[in-house]
Amino acid sequence: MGKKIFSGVQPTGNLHLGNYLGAIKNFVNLDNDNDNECIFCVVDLHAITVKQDPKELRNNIRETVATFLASGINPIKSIIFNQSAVAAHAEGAWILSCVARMGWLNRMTQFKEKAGKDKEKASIGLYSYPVLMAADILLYDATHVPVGDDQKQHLELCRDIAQKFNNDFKLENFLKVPEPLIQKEFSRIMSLKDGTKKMSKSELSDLSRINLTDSKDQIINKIKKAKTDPLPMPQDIKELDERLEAKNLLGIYSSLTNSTLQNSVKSFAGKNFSEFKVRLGDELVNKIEPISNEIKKLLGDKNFLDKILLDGVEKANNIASKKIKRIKEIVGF
Ligand code: AQP
Repeated sequence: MGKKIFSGVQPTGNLHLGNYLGAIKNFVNLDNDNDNECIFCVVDLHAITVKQDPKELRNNIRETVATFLASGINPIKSIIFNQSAVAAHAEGAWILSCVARMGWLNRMTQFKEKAGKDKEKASIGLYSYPVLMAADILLYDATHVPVGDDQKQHLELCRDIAQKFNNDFKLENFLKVPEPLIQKEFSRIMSLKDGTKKMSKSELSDLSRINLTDSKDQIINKIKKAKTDPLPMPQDIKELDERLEAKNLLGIYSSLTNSTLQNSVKSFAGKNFSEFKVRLGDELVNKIEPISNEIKKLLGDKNFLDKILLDGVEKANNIASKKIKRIKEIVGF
């Protein structure tokens, strides 16, 4: 039986290789399977949990749509829309925030990482972000949610919220408990400058990530400058536990070439990093350059991108408005 897929990407600019290999590549594979019903959301309500420039946000929403299309998602088969245009997301988030428990949210590591030392100054939205994410998913009865490894904990919270809502209102399976779809390998791409930090849009140094809009020269330059260690390429996969930058680069290479980490280690064992980096750069250029060119082309036709969103909003609203109506009846409104 086909899957009902829901997933989202924040329009916070600089969509990067981590977003692509951890999530969007998987979206495309799921979209290509005719048995699946897919909904891909530009989660703009999530984006404003940290400060955004309104003009840039508007551009980033379109750029995220362009990235979905340029990566290979078919807007005729799948729904592509922006979250803020479907009111049920905000309404659902409020109702579910009265179901979720403080203790559950206090355990969320992403909030701790993003709020940093100054958590008193973080927005309430950043704290309650996972509840909105639960509403997003549960409004569409999604059975599967493709995400990167960093979102696993939020998905577990979504499952807990769905189960508590069903128990509180003595309903069996009303809110469908979704399954995460996280790739077994290479589900967390790390910064090119620090193998302990995930590749991220908000990292200040642009050299830490490959953006999906980077040109060939930028990609090759960033790989040249990517951090490694003074030793030759690892001989054995076991060495990678101690050599995080080598592990990350070999992981990226493996993911791009659909190869196992073991095989990639074998192919470059004992060689110089410079030789490997040339091959990695070539693979990246082959994959990313066509996407980058297509994003730039699509961004030249704003009306087309807006039309994709408008169509998607209508379809998403049809589904979500029915579910939120039932949810409101259930809670007694
Ligand atoms: N480094 C990563 N490796 C693998 N997957 C990743 N994802 C993000 N970074 C990596 C996955 O991409 C999807 C969309 O992410 P998002 O934009 O909604 O939010 P995020 O996880 O907060 O992304 P960033 O880049 O880290 O943004 P900032 O810097 O703004 O916080 C998700 O499925 C995510 O797992």
